[in-house]
Amino acid sequence: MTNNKTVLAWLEEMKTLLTPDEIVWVDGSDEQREELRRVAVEQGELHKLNQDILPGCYLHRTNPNDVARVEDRTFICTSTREMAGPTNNWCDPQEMYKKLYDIARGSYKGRTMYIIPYSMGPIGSPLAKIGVEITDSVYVVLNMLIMTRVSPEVWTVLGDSNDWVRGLHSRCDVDPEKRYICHFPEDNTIISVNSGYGGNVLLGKKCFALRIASFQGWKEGWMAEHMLILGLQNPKGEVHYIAAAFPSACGKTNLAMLIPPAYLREKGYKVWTVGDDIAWMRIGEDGRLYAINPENGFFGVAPGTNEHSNFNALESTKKDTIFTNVALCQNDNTVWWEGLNKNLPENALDWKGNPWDPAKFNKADKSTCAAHPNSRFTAPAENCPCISDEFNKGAGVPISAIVFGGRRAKCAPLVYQSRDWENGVFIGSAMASETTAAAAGAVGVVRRDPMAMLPFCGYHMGDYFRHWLEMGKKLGDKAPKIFNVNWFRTDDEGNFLWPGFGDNMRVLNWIIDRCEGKATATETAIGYVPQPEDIDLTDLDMDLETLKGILTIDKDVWAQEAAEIEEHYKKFGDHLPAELRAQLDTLKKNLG
Ligand code: GTP
Ligand code: SPV
Ligand code: MN
Repeated sequence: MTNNKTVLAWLEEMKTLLTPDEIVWVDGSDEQREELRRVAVEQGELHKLNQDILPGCYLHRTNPNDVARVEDRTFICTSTREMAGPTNNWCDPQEMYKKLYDIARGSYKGRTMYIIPYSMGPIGSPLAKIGVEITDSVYVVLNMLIMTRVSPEVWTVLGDSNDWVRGLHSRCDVDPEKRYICHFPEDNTIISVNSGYGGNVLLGKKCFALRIASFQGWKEGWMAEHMLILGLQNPKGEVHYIAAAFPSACGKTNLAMLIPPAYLREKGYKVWTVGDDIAWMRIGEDGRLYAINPENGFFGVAPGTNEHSNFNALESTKKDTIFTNVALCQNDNTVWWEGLNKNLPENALDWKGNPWDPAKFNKADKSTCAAHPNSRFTAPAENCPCISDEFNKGAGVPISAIVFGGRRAKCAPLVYQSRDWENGVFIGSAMASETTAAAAGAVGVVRRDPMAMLPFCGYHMGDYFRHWLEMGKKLGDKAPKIFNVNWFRTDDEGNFLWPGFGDNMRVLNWIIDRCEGKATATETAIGYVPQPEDIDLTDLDMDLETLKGILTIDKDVWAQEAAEIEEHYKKFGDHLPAELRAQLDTLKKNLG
């Protein structure tokens, strides 16, 4: 497997701590995957779905106490509390290692220790990084085989280097009181205990590719961001790339796989998906910012996904996919979730495995839902009909525009452009969104979520803002243009005013035209906002007045917003860059 001394020494230490009955080296082969699926079905971890309709697809149900990320049990363990900053839970590393080792000690007894060597990014790419995860969950192994690149080649690329991320996962007893998701950025180490859910346990994803990698990027001069990456092809065949940061369950997967409205498709417009959740970005030799998607699959939100809202995501789930916490249709042994279609299934089991009564279903009451609101599919990226040719190339794609966004019923207009990079960093740092089911806790509460990284930044967020400003200085006039979007403005009855989904293409076209210097806009107190005429409404059942409404900046609402940003900024103390303070002052001045 490997002769890497640092790997072997760590595995030896882990074996002694965890005392597994057996050890399996995961090699990414089809034969081994088949065997692991068989074991998972035998253990009751996976249910095999109808292989004629959904070949290679399985259903998994987590413990009902374990259905989302747990932000209050997620820690950044740096040598000082200050390094982790005011937005992270912190614990002294030695104290936390001891606590976690005490919890994990002997926890693999009677179980198998799986060793997973994986690459985040195409294997061998200069932008990629290597991790090794050990786990006692065959479900985790099968998910990692989809979400990352697992292969013995990873060992070859690693050689005898110590530049790899250690990841220990143990399900232990899935005890929520002893659940911890801990990061040791100075040791390149992640430890996750007592969970079996998504972002808590697929350690390549949020733990490595965002929390550890953001710290690495800070030290090494690159960026790890909670961003989708898409390529927008115009009728001339040119492709412009956009990276967009929205908080969890705010539309990244949907935007990344967008299908343009018919009139634009007919003209030759098309969207290619590079990534749907995470971007790693570095300055290339030509001075532009290049991005790769470090992942190899999609861990997407199931509810709301259907052939109209996200055809490409649904197609991606038709083979070799693992569904988590969706409903099981027993009649044909397939899956269902709210928003898949209007046929509420008869004779179905809900996400907990209990018989589900469609007659009792009430959309407004989540407890009557068949699928959990944060139920997910794990689908291979190569299944996606619109996956970009660049996806497997290690060089990355040059980013023309960076887009921030979130769920704001009022306040943020449909789209606006920042005045420059510094102003764009200000907009990102002040971002807010209504919370979703992707994390445990209240849903629908407005919270500040800078760059959609609040739960994922592995160090002091004030220093993270500083890092963004530094990157902008290095990029100079080659820097991507920065925008903000909001698909979620509502009327007084709570109905969305913008159709969203494929129609978001109309906004992306304005964004790219702005990057090319082709579209007009009006300068306002917050930045450049399109005139209603600048957004193409062809074939859309929407009048200019409604559009005008969602492009309007209400000065009272924004004065309130500025006051809230002021409060938000207080947290960062003297780590808040003076440039951002000045940006806030300018906003207040502009608002009069
Ligand atoms: P994570 O995987 O948690 O990071 O989420 P995500 O940002 O990829 O969000 P996703 O695309 O899965 O969308 C989450 C929810 O938002 C789904 O229920 C979608 O149907 C809904 N959604 C996505 N795009 C739009 C849009 O343009 N308008 C409206 N109204 N809803 C949208
Ligand atoms: C998110 O919450 O942003 C996700 C899902 O993408 S998880 O992998 O659980 O973090
Ligand atoms: Mn995400």
